[in-house]
Amino acid sequence: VKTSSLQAALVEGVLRGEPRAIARAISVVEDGSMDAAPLLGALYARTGRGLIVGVTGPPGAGKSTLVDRMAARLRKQGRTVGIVAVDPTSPFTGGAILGDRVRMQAHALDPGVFIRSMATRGHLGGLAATTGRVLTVLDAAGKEVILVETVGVGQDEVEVVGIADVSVVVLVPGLGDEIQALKAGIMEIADVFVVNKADREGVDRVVAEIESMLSLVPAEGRRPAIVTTVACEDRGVAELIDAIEAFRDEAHRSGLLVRRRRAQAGALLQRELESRLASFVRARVLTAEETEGIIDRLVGRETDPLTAVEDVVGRLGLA
Ligand SMILES: Nc1nc2c(ncn2[C@@H]2O[C@H](COP(=O)(O)OP(=O)(O)O)[C@@H](O)[C@H]2O)c(=O)[nH]1
Ligand SMILES: [Mg+2]
Repeated sequence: VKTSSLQAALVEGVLRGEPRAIARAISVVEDGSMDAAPLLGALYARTGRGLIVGVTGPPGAGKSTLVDRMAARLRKQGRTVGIVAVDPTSPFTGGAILGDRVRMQAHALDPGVFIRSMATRGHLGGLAATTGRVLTVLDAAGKEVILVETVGVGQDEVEVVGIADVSVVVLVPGLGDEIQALKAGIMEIADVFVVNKADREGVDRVVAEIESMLSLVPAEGRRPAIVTTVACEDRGVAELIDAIEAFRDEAHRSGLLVRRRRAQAGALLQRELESRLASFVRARVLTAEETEGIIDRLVGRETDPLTAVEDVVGRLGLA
């Protein structure tokens, strides 16, 4: 794909880590316009250096506070940081993003930190695809650690886990049954557990519950660490960063990191391929009326989904 001179300047700005260029590039890749492909094409080769850390857990667990404290510590160590906060609330109605913005303002004047909030709704091609593109920009911009905050309640954040090198699951005392509900999805994806709000009653119980659940799940190599924190008082944050790095180092040694990134690249290819083929079919093969007609016939039980898809594929002349 050809890159215009305007885009070449944008690419240069991103590679130099200029905040304005990064912001502009993220807008381009997020809105999915024609300019996105050449831009991502130019940036992709420069990625793979940053450590991508997913931070997930229920709303109110203290994820944003933790991310903010981790960013502050990483900056003190001289490392550059990217923050992507994926929030399920709309930026127009939700208070959460605004709250995060205010909290994150401590970093606002620091060019070594780039913060981006994303709403989960209204993204073409799915949240994970869009988040992946934003991560490409931040990684190419040289951010050494990229923290991705997602709310662990639905499908989206599990998808997002598919783009992180290390997944941190944040729990708090007093979750009760919620911890059971979380077990199925989130328990298996955690590389590091955080029990935040350790200033509250019941920390030991949560830790014990996590330990007993972990004893049931067959671990691939290393057992996830469990770190207790009081994010709002900056306690346990250094230990959390240590645990993340210990996991990263071990995953690097064992080959898990390479396998994980390879699996993620495969999933990304698959997703982009499906999305591209689907939009090709919509644009060139199947009109909206024809689609409605097929749906009518499905509803009337005159055809079935697999036969309908085979017909469409047949029209592509590929089958
Ligand atoms: N008591 C206590 N409150 C905390 C702690 N960490 C964060 N909070 C508070 O919990 C609330 C939710 O935090 P936030 O970071 O927005 O949670 P998120 O929804 O997971 O991002 C805020 O009022 C924080 O100040 C902690 O360790 N202890
Ligand atoms: Mg938050």
